[in-house]
Amino acid sequence: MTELILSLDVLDKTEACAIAKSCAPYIDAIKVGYPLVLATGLSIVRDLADLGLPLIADFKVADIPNTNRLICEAVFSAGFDAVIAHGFVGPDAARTCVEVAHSHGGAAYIVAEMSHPGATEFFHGGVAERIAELAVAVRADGIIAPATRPERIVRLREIIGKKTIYSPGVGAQGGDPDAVARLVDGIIVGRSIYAAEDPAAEAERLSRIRR
Ligand code: O7M
Repeated sequence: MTELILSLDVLDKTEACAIAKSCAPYIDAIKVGYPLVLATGLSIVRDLADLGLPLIADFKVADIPNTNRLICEAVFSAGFDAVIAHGFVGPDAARTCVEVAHSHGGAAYIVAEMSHPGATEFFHGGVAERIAELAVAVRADGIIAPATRPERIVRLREIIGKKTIYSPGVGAQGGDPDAVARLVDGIIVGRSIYAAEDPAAEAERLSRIRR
């Protein structure tokens, strides 16, 4: 069953909690990133934790090993269940995120290739493949791969095997959930759900097209 992960990129705490609560029956996890945390503070993690869903920290951690360690320790101390980190920083820095995650019983996912048009500038030409190899080498739990390019998901799957692939870019960015859902372990969906007139209805609709 492909998971449905709500990307909760709204800026108001009350709105965030209301959307998360209404969608909770149809989603498998909530991804929280800079927009929501910078707007509302880290206490939003405790508010959302009441729903009982895994909380994924999308801070795309991308620093030297020591700073990555400090960031990831703060992430798990705040109550997150997983962290997303960049892989282009190299194996030592990425491995630190994985080690901290695992020491807390959590998970770490490495961004292998991004979904926006400009991502092809640097991620193509073999870089995404090398980052996927790195994700395997550092024992990450999985990778992030673009729903906007299903053929790239197929290619990256060849490298990472059964590791998890979470895929953003469905809906607002043009990715087709039907085409992507069968290729990945989870689709990450933001605006199509939280900006819908009825977020819960949209989450329910998306939960039904999952393989
Ligand atoms: O569905 P959207 O386009 O409103 O939101 C997509 C979310 O996924 C949003 O939070 C993005 O920051 C994130 N995302 C991408 O859209 N593309 C990527 O390549 C990577 C991510 C992401 O989640 O990285 C972990």
